[in-house]
Amino acid sequence: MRQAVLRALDEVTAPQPGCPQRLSDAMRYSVFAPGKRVRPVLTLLACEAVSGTWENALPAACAVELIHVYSLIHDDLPCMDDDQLRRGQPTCHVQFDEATACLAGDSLQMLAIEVLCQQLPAELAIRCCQILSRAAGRCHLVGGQLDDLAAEGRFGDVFGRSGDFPRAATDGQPGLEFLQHIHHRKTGALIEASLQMGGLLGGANAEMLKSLAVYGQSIGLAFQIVDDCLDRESTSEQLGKTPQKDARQGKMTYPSLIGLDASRKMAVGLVERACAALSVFGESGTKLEMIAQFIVDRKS
Ligand code: GRG
Repeated sequence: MRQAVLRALDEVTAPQPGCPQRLSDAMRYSVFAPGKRVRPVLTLLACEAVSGTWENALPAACAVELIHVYSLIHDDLPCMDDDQLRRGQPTCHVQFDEATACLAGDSLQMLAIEVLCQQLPAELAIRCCQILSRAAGRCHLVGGQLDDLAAEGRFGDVFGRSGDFPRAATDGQPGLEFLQHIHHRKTGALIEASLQMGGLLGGANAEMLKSLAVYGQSIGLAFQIVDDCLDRESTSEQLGKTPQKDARQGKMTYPSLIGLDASRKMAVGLVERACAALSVFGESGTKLEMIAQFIVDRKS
């Protein structure tokens, strides 16, 4: 499935008349950096789990990876996380420059929508655009990112001013509930959208879509918790990005709030919840179960 996704991504990012070579190069540099492709594979597996033909979900698989890559490029920018290393290679703005990296991310967002609109039947294209744009928008990916920056203290005492941010009952500081609120949106929403689009394109009924949503929310959070743990435990060679950044930035993470052991246990519990939600698919859910397990076992 990964190979099929890479072939499809190669086609949709092929240089086009009118697209400056530098922009095309920057987009392709980040898209073809060695990522795991978890989200597109989830799209294809969700389609297969509901007895669809997974190849039919390739446009949505490409689209979600394009959005994900844009978010990585923008997250690495100096005004955001200011990182030099991503997927084992220099970040887009280091390899090119800041303006090119911004524009490469912008183009990838629009390309995702273009792929859905051009490659899917109109009705399904609209449904997928709704799912993906919502997950990538102000209340989810982007909003989660802003709150994550706010939690670092970037914008002063926002927690004191906004009713949006649940406070921990005991110390008045943003706590576990707030962290979950961020990550459901910053990490979980795109993972859930990957599955919803795959299910939709495979012909899922409402019950199946609900099960995929529960599965997606659970593995989405587990994914982030494991990401936080790996940031503490791994080397830059293993991760392909700068480790220990969270601690250096004094970032609120699962391990910093509840410790590594409890974080790992929480991730395992979420994966169990995710797998239980797959019962509606019987044997067809086996590969999704394996991906859930991969999410807690992964080393990068
Ligand atoms: C800039 C709007 C905007 C959002 C940025 C991507 C992101 C949101 C932040 C990156 C920091 C981070 C640790 C996010 C949580 C988990 C995550 C998205 C990890 C990266 O995804 P992987 O591990 O990466 O699937 P690969 O490279 O394998 O695709």
